Amino acid sequence: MLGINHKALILVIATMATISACNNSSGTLNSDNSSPDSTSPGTSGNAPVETKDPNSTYKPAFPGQTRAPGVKTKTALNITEINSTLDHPWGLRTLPDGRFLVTQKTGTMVILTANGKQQKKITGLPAVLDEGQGGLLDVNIDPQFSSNRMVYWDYSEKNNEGSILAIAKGKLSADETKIENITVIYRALPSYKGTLQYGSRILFDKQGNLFVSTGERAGNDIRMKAQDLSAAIGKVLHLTKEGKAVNNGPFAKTANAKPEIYAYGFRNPDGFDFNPATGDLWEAEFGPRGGDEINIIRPGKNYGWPVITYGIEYAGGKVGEGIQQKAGMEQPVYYWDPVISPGGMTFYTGDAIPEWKNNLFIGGLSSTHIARLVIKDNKVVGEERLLADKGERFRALVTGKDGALYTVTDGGKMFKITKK
Ligand SMILES: [Ca+2]
Repeated sequence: MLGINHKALILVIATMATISACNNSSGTLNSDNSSPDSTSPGTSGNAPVETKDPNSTYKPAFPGQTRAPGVKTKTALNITEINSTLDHPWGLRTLPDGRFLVTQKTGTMVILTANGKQQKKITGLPAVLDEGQGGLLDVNIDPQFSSNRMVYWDYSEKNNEGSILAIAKGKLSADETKIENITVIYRALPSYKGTLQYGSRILFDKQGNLFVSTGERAGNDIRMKAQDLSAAIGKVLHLTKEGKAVNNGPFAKTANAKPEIYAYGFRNPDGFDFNPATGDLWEAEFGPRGGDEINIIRPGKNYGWPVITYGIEYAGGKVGEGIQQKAGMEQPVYYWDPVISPGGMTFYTGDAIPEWKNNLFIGGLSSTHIARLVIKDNKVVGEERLLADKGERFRALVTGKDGALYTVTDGGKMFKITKK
């Protein structure tokens, strides 16, 4: 589940010599990227954590857009594996009492104690298509969960045209083993035959509406839909709890546009959180080879995929016209080349590790580490790799009620990271 088309992977192997030759002839991306960037705000002067050659000769649009100076956490950390029996966990949220609600890709949810031990298993959810990158994906709880016990989740749903990303809601039963009165509130049209790049994450805004990120479904014959305002894929959607468009959206008056679209031009967005320092909505997505990126989501904006990107095709060769900037299209705050394959992300909001306050933590899947990013004035000014010795694919992260950072991995593990 690297965000890579399997067929493309085979092509990558077949064309490895070509790509390698390309890299050798082009050398490193440019000198700004292979050495500390002295023009970045708050630069530490340390070398970037990434030392591998990039896949392309593309140049960043501004200093510090990639390969920020390396930083290191000064606080002594205690990293504990608190669960090892989860079944492909995907979504991870805290409950108001400090326990955790976790989705498992195969189609169930579990409730874990605050210590990470499985306490309840929730079954009987609508069938999911657990193939490729599909399955039971993200979950979130209603802002009024304590009184209404409502849970929202999304998943890949099989249908006659292939499959579709569906969003459902229901009430957690009193015994916490099932969801009652389940309603599918939204389906992100169109359906597609593939089982890759559904996205997706669910957040609630301060008004109690949902922001949902959707993937563009990966095929060369579908990905242009990320630019199509009549399609709900490759988008950030803004929905009511009933799955309707929030009123007065940026495209509410645009002919043939879906009024629930809030922003567009995304590839496979699996990182999604509000920046607690600014209230801005931030997103991270799987790019092509060398094009993973982070964006700040503004209403009505176009984030460029597949027209602009810092990556190349996984099979080799440029994406589209091979351009990285275009008028009317937003630049990413940050990008990675080579990719890390960003899973979930969270801004750290705890008090246990003060130097981490409002830092952004992103789970790396293919990179098998957690990226810690220090943000200043909406720019990345420092990057650190954490838990790189675990060999795990980090799928989701959350700040616990106790102020520790928690993460779950594709291998079924949960780690607690806190001050020693
Ligand atoms: Ca982009």
